[in-house]
Amino acid sequence: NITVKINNTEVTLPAGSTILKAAEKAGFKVPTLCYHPDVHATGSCGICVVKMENGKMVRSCNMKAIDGKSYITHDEDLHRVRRTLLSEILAEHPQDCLVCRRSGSCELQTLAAEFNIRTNTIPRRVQTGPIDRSCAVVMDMKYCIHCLRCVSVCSKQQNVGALELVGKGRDSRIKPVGGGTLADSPCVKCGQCVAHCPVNALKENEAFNPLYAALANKDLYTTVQIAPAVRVSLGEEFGFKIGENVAGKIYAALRRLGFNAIFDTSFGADMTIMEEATELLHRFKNNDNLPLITTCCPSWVVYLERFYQDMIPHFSSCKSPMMMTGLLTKRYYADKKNLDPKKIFNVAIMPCTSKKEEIIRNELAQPDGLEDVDLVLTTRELARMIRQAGIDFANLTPEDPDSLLGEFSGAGLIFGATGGVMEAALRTASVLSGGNLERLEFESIRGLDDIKETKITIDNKEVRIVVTHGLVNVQYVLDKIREAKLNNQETPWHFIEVMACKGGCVSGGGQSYSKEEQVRERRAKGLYHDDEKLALRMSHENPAIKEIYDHFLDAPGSHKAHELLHTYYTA
Ligand code: HC1
Ligand code: SF4
Repeated sequence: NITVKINNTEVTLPAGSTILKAAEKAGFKVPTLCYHPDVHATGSCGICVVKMENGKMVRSCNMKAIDGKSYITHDEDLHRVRRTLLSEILAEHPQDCLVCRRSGSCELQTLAAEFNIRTNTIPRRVQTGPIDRSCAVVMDMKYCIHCLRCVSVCSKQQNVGALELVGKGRDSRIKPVGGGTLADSPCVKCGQCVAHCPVNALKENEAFNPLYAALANKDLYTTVQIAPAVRVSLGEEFGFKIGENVAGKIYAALRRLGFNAIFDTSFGADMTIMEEATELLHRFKNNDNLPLITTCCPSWVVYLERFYQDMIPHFSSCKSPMMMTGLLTKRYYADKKNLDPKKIFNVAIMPCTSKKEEIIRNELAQPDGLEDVDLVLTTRELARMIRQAGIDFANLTPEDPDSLLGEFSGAGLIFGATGGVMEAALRTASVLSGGNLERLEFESIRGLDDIKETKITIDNKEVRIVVTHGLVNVQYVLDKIREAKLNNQETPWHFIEVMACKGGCVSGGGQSYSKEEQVRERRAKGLYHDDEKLALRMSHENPAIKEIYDHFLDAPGSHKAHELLHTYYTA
């Protein structure tokens, strides 16, 4: 440990801690801009400067605190330097705060207000450049402040490297690699660059116009589903604690927005588990294309298709819970309610930008042209809609979702956290294979370790499982499998869960902006906590699922189930 003084307050903290951390511990908030706890601190903006004993100014975000030393975080000199640095950034920034999407959540705007900057003291030199619009992510680099968080998260956490800094000094620009657009680059649309952008330079491709048109069209029957992870993040936009499950208020808000039926993707998660657990048991018994790899994360699917094509046969053929919920709305619910499926408009609220691309994948298109899901909005977009509609979210009385596709088990709920899909599958696979589960919780595959392992027993044989998240971690797993295959050895695992984003969907690229270090743990906790409270905690116990198999799909893995709920992947 080390002991340092921050503005005369003594603090002790682990050796190697930064001055910024020491200040935080001492109760002082040093302003930061380029810093984000998830990414390597570059210190590029300089706003976090502090003074050492000799008066020298250093950047506190990436400078280690030295044992026995004293630091000043706030005085007139520091205030002046920070203000000048901010003014320089503002001189190059559009300053159209009145109409900017990030107004209210922009870190630059917040700092300008905190520093009471009311006029431009430095000649304006606003950047220009084209807007690059992919189906999921939009880049508008005139807003860019060169913090490099996007470049860092894309290369270090996601291992994609779709963005690079081109040029030098004031004329440098962040661009998609290869000189083309984002769509031409290796980008997998995970939206982590968006979630880490402090300003309006990177954002989701908003889908409000078609949605408002659909809601206003009285010929259409509009349905909406919310993903598991949305409920433990949306509340943050309205003053609730991180991880607080506000599902009941979300259902109530969606009803007030005018949707005809409110469903839950956790229902589809239960359905996915029925199919995927059956697929696992089948493949395991026949030693066929093991390991089985989960495919509900669309960025992960694209990443594997692009960089590990030899692994495609290992993919689960199950559609994602979002697509299953959408499909069963039009193919089962419509029939039950006597609705024309062509007049149903399915919306999905997702913690993810990549889901906007998933719904337009060719192989998911139906021969009769009926889309499973018509439109995807992120958690952040839903928050904007709720505000635009004047809904008093914080004071709404919680409501229930609609039957039938609003019914789910705890297993369907925990999908939103890394390890959750696997835990849900293991609960059901164990029971379906005649096993006995003493505990429903698989603690060893919960939490934020990069690689998590467990095993279960099926037919007296060990089924080995691995879970990973954050694309940078999949290389280790996939390389081990390749190596085993090359040497004709049994692969180290039989079943693999991968989520592209660190922490899983709770920290997806469409979730509320957050710089809180514990954000992933707190949101995941919200899901696990609610799983424990539910009476039904295994997918096969969900009565809605039973009804649909009994009346429509025959049985898990049936011909009909395959025709509707499964897909295929090609290199
Ligand atoms: Fe996810 Fe999934 S868990 S992919 O992370 O399988 O987005 O929440 O909706 O489809 O259920 C996301 C979350 C989500 C699907 C489910
Ligand atoms: Fe990189 Fe993901 Fe952003 Fe694409 S969406 S540029 S892969 S961080």
